[in-house]
Amino acid sequence: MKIYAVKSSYSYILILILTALFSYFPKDTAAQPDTVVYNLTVDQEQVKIAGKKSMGMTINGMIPGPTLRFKIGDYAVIHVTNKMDVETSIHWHGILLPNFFDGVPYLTTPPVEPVTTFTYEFELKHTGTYWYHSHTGLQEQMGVYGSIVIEDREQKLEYDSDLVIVLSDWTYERPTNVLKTLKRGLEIYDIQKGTSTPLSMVIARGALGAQLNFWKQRMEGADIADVYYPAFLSNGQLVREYPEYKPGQKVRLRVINAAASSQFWLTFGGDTPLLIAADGPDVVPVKRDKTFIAVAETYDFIVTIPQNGKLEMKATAQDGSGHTSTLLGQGPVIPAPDVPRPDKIAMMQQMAAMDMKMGAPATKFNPSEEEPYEMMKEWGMDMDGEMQMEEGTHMDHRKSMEHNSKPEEQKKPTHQHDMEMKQDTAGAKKMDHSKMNHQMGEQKREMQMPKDTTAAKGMDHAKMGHTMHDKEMQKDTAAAVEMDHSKMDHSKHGKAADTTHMNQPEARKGIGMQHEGMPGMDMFSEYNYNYLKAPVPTDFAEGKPVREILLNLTGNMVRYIWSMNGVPLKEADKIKILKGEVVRITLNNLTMMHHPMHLHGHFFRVINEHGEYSPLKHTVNVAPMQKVVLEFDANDYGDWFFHCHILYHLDAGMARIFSYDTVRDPRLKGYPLRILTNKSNHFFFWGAVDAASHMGETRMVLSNLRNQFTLSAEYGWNKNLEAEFTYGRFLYDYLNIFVGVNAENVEEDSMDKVETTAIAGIRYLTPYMFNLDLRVDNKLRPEIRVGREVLILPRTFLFGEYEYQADFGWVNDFEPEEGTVKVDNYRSETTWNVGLEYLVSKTFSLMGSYDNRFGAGGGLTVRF
Ligand SMILES: [Cu+2]
Repeated sequence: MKIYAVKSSYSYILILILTALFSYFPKDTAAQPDTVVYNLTVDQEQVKIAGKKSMGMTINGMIPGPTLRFKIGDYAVIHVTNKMDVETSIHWHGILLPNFFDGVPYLTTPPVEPVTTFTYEFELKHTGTYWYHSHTGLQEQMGVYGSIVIEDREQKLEYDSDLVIVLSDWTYERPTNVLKTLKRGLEIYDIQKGTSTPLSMVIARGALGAQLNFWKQRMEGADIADVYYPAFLSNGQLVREYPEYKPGQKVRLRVINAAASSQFWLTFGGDTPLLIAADGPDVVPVKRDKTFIAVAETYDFIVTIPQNGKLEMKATAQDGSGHTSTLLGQGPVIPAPDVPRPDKIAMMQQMAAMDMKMGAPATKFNPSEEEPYEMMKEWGMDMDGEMQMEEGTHMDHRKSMEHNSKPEEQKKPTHQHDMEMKQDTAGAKKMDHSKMNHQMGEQKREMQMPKDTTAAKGMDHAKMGHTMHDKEMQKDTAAAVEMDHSKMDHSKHGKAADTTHMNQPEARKGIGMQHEGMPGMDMFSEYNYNYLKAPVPTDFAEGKPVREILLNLTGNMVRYIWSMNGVPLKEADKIKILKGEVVRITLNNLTMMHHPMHLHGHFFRVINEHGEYSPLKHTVNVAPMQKVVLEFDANDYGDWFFHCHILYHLDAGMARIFSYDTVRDPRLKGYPLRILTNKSNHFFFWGAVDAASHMGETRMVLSNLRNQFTLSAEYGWNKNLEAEFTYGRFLYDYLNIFVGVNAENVEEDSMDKVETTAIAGIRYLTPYMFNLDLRVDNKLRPEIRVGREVLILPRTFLFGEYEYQADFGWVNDFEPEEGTVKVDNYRSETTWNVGLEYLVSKTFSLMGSYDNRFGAGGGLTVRF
């Protein structure tokens, strides 16, 4: 085993060459571009993570790889050597660079073939904290990631030193097995994490109604994270210590979430840190106690090392399944606050109470016809109100938030419900709440007033029929709609922080777009980006053509397929854009999971309450059933990847290509794009064998997006057999048409005569999640099968299946009943079984069942 050291040591990899080329420039001009050369070697080797050895992929022998430091204007030359026997790639995440060096294999850049070196080179045009990672398969999960720091020529903010903290997640399983486990729908990860919600728990919490609502929509429950991780890491360790920092020192923490699929809450011990940058660019500094960092995002904070101990920065996994810490300084730990574990059953109840329509298909019936607006209308939250607001017309206030304040409250915005008045409420003070009925239902509501309340100044709420769809005033929807504009201060304050933004065209675009405030969506309100404000306006020149694109984020947990508009990458066309236009993307999340969406090669504005000062980012988290609007300046060329940065969602199809429709780089000859797009369509194979006292059984599945082969065989020791092989095609997520062959013994308890028939039919996942199988065989005997399994206890499934086959004698000639001459032309066969399965581990289960053919018994299940 090689020595595994996380401590970055650049000396041997960094060769700084001051080129003489530009030496004739006068000294007082802009800094001269320097060429900075790095050598990175990707290798597969045994590593020791959190005290346990496993295979990993390292960069220069490390996980994470080294920090690449540059100054703005530098010219980077990075030689990436692949010492593995599989290809790799490096994508420079968040960096604006020439398309060819973006590092998405087969799309923009050739892969780094085994035992070769590929050289990436680009100029560093902007400052900030960024990172790099493999864009090949699931290599990122195995350790192929590292950090990038691009500094200004002069330090503008006040701090003494800086420290990069790379957060990541680690599994000792092979990532391909992780994905297979997700594809087969085994709920083992939730069980391992202790986040499963078995029926017993649901009933005990009085949430059966909510569970039925979820099942009706073919959802098991509210999912937060898919994968079980035994370790979360800060710069490669569970707890990373930096004792060298002295009390009073100001340290700029450059926090990067390089996890494959874990999002974190960041909390800090000691004084509240100052958030100064997000995804690279500076933001208006803001004090933040608790900040959510989605996969692939970066945030920079300035912290002060405390006098009396060591400061803890803690990253807690979003689902509460674990955490990792960095400690700065010496002495007793000044702990970061714990983040409570989210209550999945309560979330389910809230969502069910809102009567949300879930389960938009991840694979559409006709993928060549994308109908995003129809899809948005049909699924998810009721968006009519917002759509109308976008057009600047009136607001359809249907979900009633009746404002009912007491008279004495007229001058003070204190409401009966739990209202969080953020900062200045001066504007709100002028709000006439007299006619507002503030009853917001039984559930505790959190009402957030805008930080920038200028817009709210002089708002005449008396006119508002206040059936507010959105409870949060911060959206300024109330302000925008039927607001008494005559009283508004429409003057523009230039760069002043409190610019009235309702009169800005940019702000209008954002109206109603941020969905953090849907009724009952308190649980997601903390995920909005309103705390980020750009230091300078980020809006685009007026008059630029705008291309509107709606992307519904879609997914199917049952088959673990992720897509946009119901079309996974494999089946999607490129999204054509034109240089010179503004591309405005509405991301509408129709799933129960968060999706950190990342655009390559561009910064986009995340439209928030700051209007023209909306922040620039490269990755934006879209919370469940929420909408976010992005805008970017189409000022480049080539094809750029846009995808969910949860590695397993990306691999399962949640990706698209934005294309300027320019000529493909000739250096990509021999690297066809389909190798990338087919990734979301590879076949997965899994199976299981039951060895029990009454029977033996095996089931095997080979499946990709649309095709599925299944082989199953059951044999009762009492000499009863049923075996079947089928090929099925998924028309969409829940409907599969299949053909195959079936073999059964004819006489009960005898293998003397085995009958083989051809079969054809459909399989359908019904509402309430029953597996329905309707089929007919070549003797025209129809058959219905219904099966279901339910997690009833933390590790125990209850399963059952019922089969009924009818025979009308259409093909068979029935013999007369014994002792008579009468021929009864109808016969039937009923088969059923019921049992329990106890999950011991990912591989083994104990099972016991009763089958009306084989009798009762118990045994062991082995999965592969
Ligand atoms: Cu995702």
